Amino acid sequence: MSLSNRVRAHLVRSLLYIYTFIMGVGTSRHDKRQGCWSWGGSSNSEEKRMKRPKKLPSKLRLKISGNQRRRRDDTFVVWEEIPTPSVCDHRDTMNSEASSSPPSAPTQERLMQIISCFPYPTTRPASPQCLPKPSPESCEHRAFCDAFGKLVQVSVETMAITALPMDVWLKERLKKWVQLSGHEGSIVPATPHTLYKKQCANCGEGRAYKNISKDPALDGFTPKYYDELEKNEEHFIEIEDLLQQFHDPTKTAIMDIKIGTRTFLESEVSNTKKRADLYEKMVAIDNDEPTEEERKCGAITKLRYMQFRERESSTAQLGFRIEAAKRLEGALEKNFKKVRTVEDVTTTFMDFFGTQRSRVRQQLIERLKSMRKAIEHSSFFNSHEVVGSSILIVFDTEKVGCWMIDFAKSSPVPNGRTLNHRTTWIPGNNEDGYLIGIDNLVKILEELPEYGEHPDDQLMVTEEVIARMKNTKS
Ligand code: I3P
Repeated sequence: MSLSNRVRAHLVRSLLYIYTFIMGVGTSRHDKRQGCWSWGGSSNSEEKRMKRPKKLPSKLRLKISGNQRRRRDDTFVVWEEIPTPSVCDHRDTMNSEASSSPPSAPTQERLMQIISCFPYPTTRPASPQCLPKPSPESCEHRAFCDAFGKLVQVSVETMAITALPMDVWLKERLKKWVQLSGHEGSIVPATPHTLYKKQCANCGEGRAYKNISKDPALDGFTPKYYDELEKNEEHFIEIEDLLQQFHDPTKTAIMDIKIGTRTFLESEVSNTKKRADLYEKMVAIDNDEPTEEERKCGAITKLRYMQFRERESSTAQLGFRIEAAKRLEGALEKNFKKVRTVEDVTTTFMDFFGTQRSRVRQQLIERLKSMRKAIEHSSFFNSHEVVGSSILIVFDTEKVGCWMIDFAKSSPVPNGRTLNHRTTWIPGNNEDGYLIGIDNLVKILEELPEYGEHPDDQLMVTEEVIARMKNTKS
């Protein structure tokens, strides 16, 4: 063996050793078992995808993400530019005059800030001083490049998930990332099929999901729950990314509907703290709403704001409100704050379903009816108030999905009392009107005209064709 071959062989061995050490092949969650829940088309593969690979105990995982991170940063992974980040990319267009405003895409820097807040066990961008800097002319440099090339090749051939492909999936996911609702940057992809959701102080979403997991009645009606973890004194939960059940998550229509007649916690009733930001938000919705006293003070309590929002939207009257939506061919829209009456909701639904109305509506009604039955028989709902939770509707040209999400403000009812979710709320009874919302949703969907029966339907076809043409061009 020539000297250069020996150097090369030695380097390949060393790199493989370093790689095995860093990535913990076969023990970390990035091992080849992940292959069984990657992308796939058939329903069979879909079933497989939903199976979560066996994981490390969370303590060990945290150690890996915390202590190994530094070592991984020292590796030769280079973080490439993310060309079109779309985290929280949204436009307030529908029913608003702001439709000409451009989409607000966060900067690369902002995206990195958001990502760096999350407990990734994947690699982070390598800091430049850690990158190996051999002289380009040297034989070591050539040998290094060869060895690195081989290392990548080996990882691809063995289907092992290395640092490099891990960043590739993350990058690809972020390119297509849209956060429909919730606080900006509070949700990011964790793995190809799961999400990290940042937890607010004292919120019991992890505990709620654990209780939901123990309730067979709710099986399949919520995202799967995997883990609760902590990093830098911040808390996160890892849950299923429901969009990954669709063939191409970027080609789906999505709607978030906040359910219940009450959107605030009973604890807010006694909170007297006044907030200027909520006053500003109130005035932006209706300049005539503040009282003289509120105008002088320039601030209102959260209870005042939340009840105002309930009245302005359909929450108070119908027990649900549309928070955000993205049509099949459209951008994310969030301006539904004044969608209040049955007529407003009907028009918004017709617009959202587009030409798919008859098919989607029928499947949704069936799904919501089974969901209602499940809730009526659920031990979790029997014993918990569920405030600020949403129904997530997702459809594409083949499939329709509908789930309950967001349990940050769900908590057990004190003193072993039970709730029926239909009784009118009075302070102290903990009722939330969840089922009032579902009853009205079903009723409105049942009363929607079949596609083709409404005079605007022909116009809708034209709009969809134009939107599709625009998308194809860009
Ligand atoms: C917000 C919305 C959120 C609520 C937030 C409100 O109003 O009701 O659900 O967060 O309170 O400002 P809007 O929809 O008009 O933007 P929580 O559900 O966490 O209470 P916040 O400002 O205290 O975050």
